[in-house]
Amino acid sequence: MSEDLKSVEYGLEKIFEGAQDFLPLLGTDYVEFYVGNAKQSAHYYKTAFGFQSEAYAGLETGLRDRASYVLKQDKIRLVLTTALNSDSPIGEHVKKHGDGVKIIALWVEDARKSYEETTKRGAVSFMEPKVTSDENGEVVQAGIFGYGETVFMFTERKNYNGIFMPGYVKWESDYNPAPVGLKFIDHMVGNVGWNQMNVWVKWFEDIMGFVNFLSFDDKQITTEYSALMSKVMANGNGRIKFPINEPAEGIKRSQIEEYLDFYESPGVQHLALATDDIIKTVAEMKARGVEFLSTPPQAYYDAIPDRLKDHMHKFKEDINELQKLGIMIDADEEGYLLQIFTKPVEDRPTLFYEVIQRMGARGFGAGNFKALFESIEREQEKRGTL
Ligand code: TYF
Ligand code: FE
Repeated sequence: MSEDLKSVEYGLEKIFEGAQDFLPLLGTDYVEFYVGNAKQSAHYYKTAFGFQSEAYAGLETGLRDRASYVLKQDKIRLVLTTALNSDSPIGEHVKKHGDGVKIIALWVEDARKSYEETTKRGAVSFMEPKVTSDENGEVVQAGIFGYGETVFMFTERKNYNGIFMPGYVKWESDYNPAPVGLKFIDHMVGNVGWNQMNVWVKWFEDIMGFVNFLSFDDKQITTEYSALMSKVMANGNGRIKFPINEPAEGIKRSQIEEYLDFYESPGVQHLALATDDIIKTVAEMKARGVEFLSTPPQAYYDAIPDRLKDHMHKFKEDINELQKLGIMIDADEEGYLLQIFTKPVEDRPTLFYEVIQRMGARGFGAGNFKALFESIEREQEKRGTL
């Protein structure tokens, strides 16, 4: 973020000071999906999203129950894991939820301490601290349950300099599509059930030491048909952000209810991936077959100069070009942001992606909520799930 866009009066630094430091986080280490066919999912993320082959574990490396493909693009690391037999919790997970996020791994200095600090505050254990090692050193991991069956894993790798983790080999592939410019995970959103929002806000506060830095109620997030609520939880440096959505009463079924029905539990709804050239990234992803939500109407783009007001002079992009790609624009006190959303990336209307470019703004595109949710409702209409 450039200095001129950073506003002191916004007061966010003050809010972040409220975060607890018993769980210092260095970043996101990886996101692991449990999928029906990891080989084919990996091909999709390489081809369509520009991820690079990093590591592999499976039958060839001595595993008998699973196969995992590790993909990387700049700071984003995805792990795609599938079961190799019917008697497997991975298979059970896929049977219930379809393909989805199982593990959000956070990179920490001390995994044992992270586990101790969170479990003593009430976190439910998924995995006690476990050390794996090879000739390149050791990795320590421990995990706790979050919303639904989603796991937050703590990954300590200060004594490791091999590829990904012990047990994995370098994945040498002859098929290497170029990256599309995705840089890091900006935020990961979870959908929770009716009246569960505040339970999870409290969970992030008490167990993770996070703070609630933005909230949107059902009056702000509403269309003619449906509504939802959203609260953004962030760690002490404000870099790791987990918004939480809860459905709200509307005259039709909201996208959050649709997600809960099809995922059959709370879980991760979208991953927002940051780029510093959204026009290039999205044009490339479209050319590679990624499906994005339909373009907002002309009236939406006509209103942009007005919405950008104070930031118009900093605005570098060509609005026509953004409109052609269906990219949305929003502004807050500190700057503006550009964002666009994919359609769900599997057959169940569950997980989707956001591509985001922040030009100073630290918000989540509240000004786009209406246009976005109307676009999602057009898809729900086609699916017969509205
Ligand atoms: O993460 C966010 O808050 C934005 C907007 O169901 C959003 O990306 C919020 C709720 C939702 C989809 C997108
Ligand atoms: Fe988002």
